[in-house]
Amino acid sequence: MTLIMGIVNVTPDSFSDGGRYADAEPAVAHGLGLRAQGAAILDVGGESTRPGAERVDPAVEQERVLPVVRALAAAGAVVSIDTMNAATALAAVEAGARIVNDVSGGLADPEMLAAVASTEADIVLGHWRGPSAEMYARAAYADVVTEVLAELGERVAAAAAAGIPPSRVIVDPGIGFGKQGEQNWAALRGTGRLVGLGHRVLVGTSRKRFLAEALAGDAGPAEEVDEQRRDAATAVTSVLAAQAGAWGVRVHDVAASRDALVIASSWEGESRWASPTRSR
Ligand code: PMM
Repeated sequence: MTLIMGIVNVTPDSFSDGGRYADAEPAVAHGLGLRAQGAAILDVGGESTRPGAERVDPAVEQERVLPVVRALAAAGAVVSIDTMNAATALAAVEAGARIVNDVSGGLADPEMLAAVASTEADIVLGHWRGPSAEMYARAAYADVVTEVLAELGERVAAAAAAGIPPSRVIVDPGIGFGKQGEQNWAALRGTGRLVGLGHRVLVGTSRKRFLAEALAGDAGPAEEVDEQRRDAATAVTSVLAAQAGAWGVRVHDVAASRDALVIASSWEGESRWASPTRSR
């Protein structure tokens, strides 16, 4: 039963740096809408981790995300906090988040694993090879899947050493992080092997550039592939991730992935994949 994690980006309006209810309100409403569409988890983030994005001060990040985390958790949602900062992770768990989603796998902030260990939260460990500025320079692999598995294994071991048992760990191949074009497809083809490590696996392809590159082909620049086509492509990857045994998919367009998962499980003849209400 593959879960859908809906993406809730908290970006302040241009007149404010966040922290006011007026800034939180649209994000909360968006999150509740995603939950109604079938998201089992809402992933709240206040710092873009996209290639080239600038780092945000943790205090500013917290002003943005904490009111949203608090409101969504109070409404009964399972909330994850998308952050690379230990202080933000701790504050978000205090505000009701049950999962810490760290795309850097605990590498960006040396305090992260110990911080999460001090809570009861689960942690997503993403495969990562350094911050935005460096990650493409490090996107060199002899064998993508073998290296991603080995490096994630090291992060799981580091988490265990910090006091986080494997039962609280979710691993993520980090699509788009330190991987380009075909390397992302190779990593996705390895989803079954990643699942074989025995941890829950989360896959995040939503709207990413490599999807647009595949759709554009030789016909034109990936930038011209619009959101609607990227969302349709994402829904296909949700089904393929489910078939490979993924525990969850992280998406912007929850309804499209929910529908795709429902149809795929109907084809299978059992309600194996789509599970809008369960978090585990
Ligand atoms: N990708 C982004 C942000 N957070 N978290 C996880 N666990 N996995 C991902 O692949 C992932 C993530 C970047 O994408 P966005 O800026 O479109 O949210």
